[in-house]
Amino acid sequence: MKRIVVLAFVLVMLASLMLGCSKDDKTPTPAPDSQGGLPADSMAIAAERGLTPDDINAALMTYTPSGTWDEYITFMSGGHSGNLIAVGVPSMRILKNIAVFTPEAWQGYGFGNTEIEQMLDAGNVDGETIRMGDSHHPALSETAGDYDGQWIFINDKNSARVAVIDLRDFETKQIVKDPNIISNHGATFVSPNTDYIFQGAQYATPFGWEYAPLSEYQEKYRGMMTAWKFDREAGRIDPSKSFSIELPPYWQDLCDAGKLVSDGWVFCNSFNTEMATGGNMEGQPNFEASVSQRDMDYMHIIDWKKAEQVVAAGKTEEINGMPVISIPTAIEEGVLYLAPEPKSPHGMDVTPDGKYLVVAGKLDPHVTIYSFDKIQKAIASGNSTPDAFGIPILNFDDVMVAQLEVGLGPLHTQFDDKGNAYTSLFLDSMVAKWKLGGDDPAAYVVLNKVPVQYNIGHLVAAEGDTVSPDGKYLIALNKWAVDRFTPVGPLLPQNEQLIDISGDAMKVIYDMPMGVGEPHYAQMIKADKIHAINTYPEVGWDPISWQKSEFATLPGEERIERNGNEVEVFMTSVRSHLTPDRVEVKQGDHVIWHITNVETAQDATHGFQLDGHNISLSIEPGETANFEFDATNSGTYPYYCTEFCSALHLEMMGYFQVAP
Ligand code: RUQ
Ligand code: CUA
Repeated sequence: MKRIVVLAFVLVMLASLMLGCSKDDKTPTPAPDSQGGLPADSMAIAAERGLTPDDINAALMTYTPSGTWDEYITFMSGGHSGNLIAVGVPSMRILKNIAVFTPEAWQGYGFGNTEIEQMLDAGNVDGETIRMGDSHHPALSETAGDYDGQWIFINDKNSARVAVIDLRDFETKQIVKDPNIISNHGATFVSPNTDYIFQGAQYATPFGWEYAPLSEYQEKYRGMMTAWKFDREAGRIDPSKSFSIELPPYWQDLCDAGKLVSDGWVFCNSFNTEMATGGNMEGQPNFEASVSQRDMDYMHIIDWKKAEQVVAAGKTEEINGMPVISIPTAIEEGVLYLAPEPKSPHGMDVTPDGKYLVVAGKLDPHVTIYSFDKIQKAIASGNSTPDAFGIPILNFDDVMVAQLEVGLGPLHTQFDDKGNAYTSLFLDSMVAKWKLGGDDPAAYVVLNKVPVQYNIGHLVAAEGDTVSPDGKYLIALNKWAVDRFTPVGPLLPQNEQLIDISGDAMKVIYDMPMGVGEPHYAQMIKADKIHAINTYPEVGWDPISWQKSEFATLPGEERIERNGNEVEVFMTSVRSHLTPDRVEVKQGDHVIWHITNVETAQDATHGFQLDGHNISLSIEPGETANFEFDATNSGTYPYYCTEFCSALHLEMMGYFQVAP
């Protein structure tokens, strides 16, 4: 029996290797042994580890030898760790944990660096310092509906903020806070040329999250869609060219922007069209029951190109500095429509051709497919009934093409290059693969399913949100891992499972524990589309303004300047010393400190920490970093380089002394 198994290994491995050779030139072909077969010890290893032929195939498809690079990069949200995590595919190696909403000491993010503190402060709420976040949906910048590898955006559900990350250096450059909503969820989604980054609200509040009694929910509470204008030249959101559309106090959920034929439109789900306001201590049902009473909720259908014209024509109201199109104006100008959606929908995904919208209802075993063409015809026909706010509700049968039973708890859908769709099934812990059927309801069929472990939320396919998905890989972003990994206490990692979708049947080929933060959503881009720099363009670079810093200090220019009670330090770092290595001030002085890493070699980063001062910097090759503080306590505080940069790294230090 054992012999047969071993023989099967050999055949499978040989076949896999032969198939694997043609893949790409970075994949080396293993040297055969002297008999021309596989190294004999590989079978022994497989047998000893109890690997099945499927396991061996999976290993061959994912193992990425030392020094070889991944074909794709997946950007996963870090959930309530407030960051963004770059992961290589197929290796599933974490490449970088990018700090966004939350301080992160390794990257010197939020521990004194002046420019970064200012950026984080732009996300403060009414004077309250916010240094955490709940990042959900990353969106890569697009050109003509395809990822262009230049920027990535992500939302903070917790305080309705949006961040801009530059993919030249994988660093956060801007955080904006919506002035009128306090929680978002349908964000971030970009228009096909990244003119706008869309952000839908989640839990309705009065504008500016002011106080209003819950008994006045219907009159005073509102949802919102904000279109943040992205200025590509500047690489920044331009709040002065952004606008919002007032929405009813249904809880808007996920959104997606139209593409190709549906370019110019954005679509959002909603739940709690019941407008429940809680009260489980006052005799009312829990929210979970009261927000899911109705059979239908409403899709929000928004014509953002028309909204742009309405804003240009000045038909807005300025609320907390943001031009807002009111619901009555949105109705009058044909900016906003609703369409019924079955029971508490969650995912909203526009097909690659832009012609259909796939909506998945958490409490409905179907995905519902809407046709953009039918929506346009329904709008033109004028057949609708008004909701409580007078917004036209199109007839379900006029806009819906098909309903396909895919399984229990369908949430999100992704697409491949062969006209297939993949829907996550939270309750079933499965991914369902199904065929898109165009305008023919009978042509929509479920093809097959694969179990995943466990409770899948989102899923992401290679370039799966673009006009031309790649197929090949899909990642299941599972909320629970339960028994998948060696136990690490009650707080478990999530399980990111890589699935091979190149064939008819889907195969799970890798389990990756994500022990950093909960990936909600992710986007997967071909790695060669990203052109990351190795070192900053010039010594003395300011990564935020992307130009030479006025505080750039070159070797020989190091100095300490005193001006009354203000002491300014101009420091350089190079292997293996910091210059100056003595800084002495008087108690009560205000200290302004600049450090330029004058290195130009790849990876020659110097970190910097000052004992007893909550200061941590990462100064990458060519970068100038700044921080300032009041020297309130007298004492002797060593400062030192935190990156093990050379054999004499421990010597890369100095003394900061505060004389009483
Ligand atoms: S969520 S599991 Cu996108 Cu925030 Cu669906
Ligand atoms: Cu520089 Cu260690």
